[in-house]
Amino acid sequence: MKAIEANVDGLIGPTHSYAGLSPGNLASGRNKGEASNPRAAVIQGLEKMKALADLGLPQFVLPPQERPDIPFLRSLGFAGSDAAVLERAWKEAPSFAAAACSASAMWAANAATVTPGADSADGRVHFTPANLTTNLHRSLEHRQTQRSLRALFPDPDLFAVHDALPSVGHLADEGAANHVRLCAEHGAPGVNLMVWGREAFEAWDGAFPARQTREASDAIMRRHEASGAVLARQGRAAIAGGTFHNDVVCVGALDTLFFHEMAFEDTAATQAAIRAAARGFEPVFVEVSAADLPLGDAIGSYLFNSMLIQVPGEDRLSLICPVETQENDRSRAVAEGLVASNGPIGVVRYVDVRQSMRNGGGPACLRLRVVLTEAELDAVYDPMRMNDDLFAVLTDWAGRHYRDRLFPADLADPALLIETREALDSLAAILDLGGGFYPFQREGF
Ligand code: SUG
Repeated sequence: MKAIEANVDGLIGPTHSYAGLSPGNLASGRNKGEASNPRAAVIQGLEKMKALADLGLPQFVLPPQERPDIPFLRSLGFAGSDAAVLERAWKEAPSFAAAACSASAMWAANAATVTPGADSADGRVHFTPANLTTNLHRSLEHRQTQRSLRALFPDPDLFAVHDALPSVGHLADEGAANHVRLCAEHGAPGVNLMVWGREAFEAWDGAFPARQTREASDAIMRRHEASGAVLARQGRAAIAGGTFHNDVVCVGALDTLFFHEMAFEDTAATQAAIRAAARGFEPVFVEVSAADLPLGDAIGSYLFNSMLIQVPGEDRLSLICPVETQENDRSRAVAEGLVASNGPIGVVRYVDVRQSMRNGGGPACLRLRVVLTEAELDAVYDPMRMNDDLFAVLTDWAGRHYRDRLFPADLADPALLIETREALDSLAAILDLGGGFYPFQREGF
């Protein structure tokens, strides 16, 4: 079966900010309290989407979620008008209020785990939205994510959009950030490498949280009836060093797995299990040693949080890195070495997603990969497909609705609540999402 890899990127929301909400994500902690530029952020994301579409890969947008999340704050007992709810929450429970304002749904790699039809027993594309239970602000995403995915992939004969796993720590799930699919070609059966940080009943004593449990990874493979599952433990030392998702130190595409020496607790066993599960191809492992690239440089420069893609018409793979990789001498040397060698990665391209990077989100975090056959691609909801027209419309829309400077304290501003709703109401019309896509549209403006 012929298939192609599409990218679905989170459109960055108007409340993009640096609130320091993610322990173990070093960039999030480091930039806490700084001013963000939501307008620059959304434009950077749009330009990346446009660049990928221009390379010939199908590109779709996932709309931002409604933030501040007033229904969440009401569920905590804050009552009155929406503005009063926001004001009281910021006064009485500022950490919860900050969580309710986060634009974190932008990192679509965490939206869901995806199993293409080539690997699922019923031949449909399966999605499990991630429950993201480890961090409060992210745990608020999965219901609206499910709604977005159902809008984008509407035909139940082709697509199965499941509920998230139960929202408990035992089943903590962070979606495709901990999943890599390897295969001979996209439409052929693959190896589904699921990387987990801790076990459900393990007493976890790491300094930073391990966000994915083995049991969550296992349950997703089971409910998708996925073939080729390989479960591997994330390196404990990597988590302690700031690897909050495996995709901070590992990326793969087609037959190639590109990873840092510390990514897995047991590298040899992981490679052996991948080899044993691979059907019809010999996996290619490109490992970077800690001597060539210390973990701190890998995390600071996000060499591995790059998109590894096959550009139509090109022989070797392309690595789409953030400009921070280029600015780090060691990371740039590794990237240049890849191209100079006769290995599977032939081109390195750089993109500017600095606004997202300052919250620990690189090019790979911003996208969810979905392998689709031609018939499936035809069934994806077209108004959400990126092309020159949508790029122009959304760039104009962002210019009209987004602020260019936002401190976390500004999130308490009731005017921002109105602004974001106006922006999202207008976006829902642009993307033809229907009147009740956002909670505020269903419950009154
Ligand atoms: O979950 N940052 C996100 C970054 C997600 C990156 N995704 C992948 N690696 N796939 C997170 O830690 C920071 C928000 C703040 O601090 O305001 C945040 O949520």
